[in-house]
Amino acid sequence: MKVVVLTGAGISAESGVPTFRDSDGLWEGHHVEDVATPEAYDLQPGVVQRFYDDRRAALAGVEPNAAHRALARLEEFLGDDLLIVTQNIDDLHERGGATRVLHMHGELLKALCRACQARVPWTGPLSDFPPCPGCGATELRPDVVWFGEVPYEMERIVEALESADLFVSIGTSGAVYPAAGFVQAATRAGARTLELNLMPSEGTHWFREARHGRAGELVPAWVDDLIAELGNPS
Ligand code: BJW
Ligand code: ZN
Repeated sequence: MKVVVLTGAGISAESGVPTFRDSDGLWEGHHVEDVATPEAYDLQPGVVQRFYDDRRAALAGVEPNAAHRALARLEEFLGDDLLIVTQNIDDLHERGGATRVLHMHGELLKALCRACQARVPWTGPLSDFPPCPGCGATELRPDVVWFGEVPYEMERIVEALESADLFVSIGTSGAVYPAAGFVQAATRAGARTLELNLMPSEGTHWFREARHGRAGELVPAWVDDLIAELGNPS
């Protein structure tokens, strides 16, 4: 069975990573739409860099939770038949043990050089505009996908959705495209669809089934059920 899992900020919430659109989802009074655009970066690069510097620094103090670990367990069972597509820029899936992870909105621990387009591993701050290790230009920005930019890995994601038997969306509000449209693409391809989220997402009606609660509880329980179902075909 080919399974595509889409994750959003809700899967990392119980690790202590704030979500974007819940009540605590503001950063210094800014909505994410104010700081996650190329226009915001051009106008106030220091403000945008600090938003990401704060989040990059906070990453060192958080750990994967039971939901990340359960997906890694599912990967051990399904191997290449599982693809995790995450909108998250944290590295908690990888630290939880998963390897088949596509970061469609980029990664906090990488920087992108606007001069030479190099994508380089980065753990420190960028708000002091350090030189690019490749070309020396002081044009490094976070390697993340802002509104109006094209998400990464779209070809591989579309291909996986077209051959999926099961599509599961975890911890995302369904407010941001193209990820919010994946459930429709999977449905068109004939996949079963399941939403696991704290509350009904904006696109909850597109899913064949929805379970609402905390990812740290719902995801391990769903993984147990799926492994039992696939391990004991009746
Ligand atoms: C829990 C929980 C717990 C809490 N357990 N659950 C008009 C109509 C349609 C589309 C558009 C439009 N105008 C513009 C667009 C396109 C635009 C868009 O979608 N805009 C919307 C505002 C409408 N999209 C884009 O511009 C994208 N690019 C694009 O479309 O390019 C064209 C193209 C596409 C494909 C092929 C070719 C070309 C780019 C979008 C980039 C988004 N970037 C951000 C920031 C960068 C990374 C970062 O800073 O981290 O990505 S925005 C932000 O939102 C971030 C997230 O990845 C993304 C999604 O948020 P997410 O993960 O859903 O978080 P929340 O907070 O919204 O939801 C959390 C959920 O968890 C909630 O439901 C909670 O209830 C739940 N939860 N605790 C389980 N314990
Ligand atoms: Zn460079």
